[in-house]
Amino acid sequence: MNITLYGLTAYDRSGKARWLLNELGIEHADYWLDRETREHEGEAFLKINPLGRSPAMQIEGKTIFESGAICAYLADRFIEGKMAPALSSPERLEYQQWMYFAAATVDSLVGRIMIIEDIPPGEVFQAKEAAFTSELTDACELLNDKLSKNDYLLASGFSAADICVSYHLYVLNLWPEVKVIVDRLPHLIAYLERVQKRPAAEKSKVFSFPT
Ligand SMILES: N[C@@H](CCC(=O)N[C@@H](CS)C(=O)NCC(=O)O)C(=O)O
Repeated sequence: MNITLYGLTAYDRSGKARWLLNELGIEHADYWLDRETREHEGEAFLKINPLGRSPAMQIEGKTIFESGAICAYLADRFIEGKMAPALSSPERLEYQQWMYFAAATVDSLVGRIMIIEDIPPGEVFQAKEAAFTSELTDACELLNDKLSKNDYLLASGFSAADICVSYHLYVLNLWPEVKVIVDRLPHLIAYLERVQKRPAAEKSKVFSFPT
């Protein structure tokens, strides 16, 4: 099958899709967009992703963008790879919940902290920081509790939901303000370490953020 994955780096959001393709054992071609020349904002790439962002994917002559959508599509398209429970499975409900949670809660917290860090100290900063910390703590404690029972989010084992949630959590945890909260949650720390050791994750270099 003809699959091309467009990305800027191994560790940007395209890394989730690359990791998933490796878990599924599906061959694909990588197209690395040149950040220096801002190729992702150029005419040719805008035809693939009109938003000019990484990632995008071409599959069987069609294109798709949004990293969460790409992962959800691949996991369902190659359902035999067991990265998503079937629609009729009782676990599907929970899987779907975590897939949306990854994008709408965890990745949105990444966007929020990037905005907050640009706000000068003062009342607005304090109010936004308090709201951020409260939402972050709730999300992390929920995950920690969940992961105290199983190694992965679903009782049946690793799935695309773990790729999406753990990737965004890992990125979020790069902020020291987040790390102090995550450091108090042993099951969450163990989970982040566990996912990074998966051969498909290592192969994709998705966690190779520059230090
Ligand atoms: N919600 C989008 C976000 C896409 C996004 O912001 N991608 C970043 C890389 S992770 C990007 O292309 N940034 C442009 C740049 O760095 O210039 C998704 O999940 O695919």
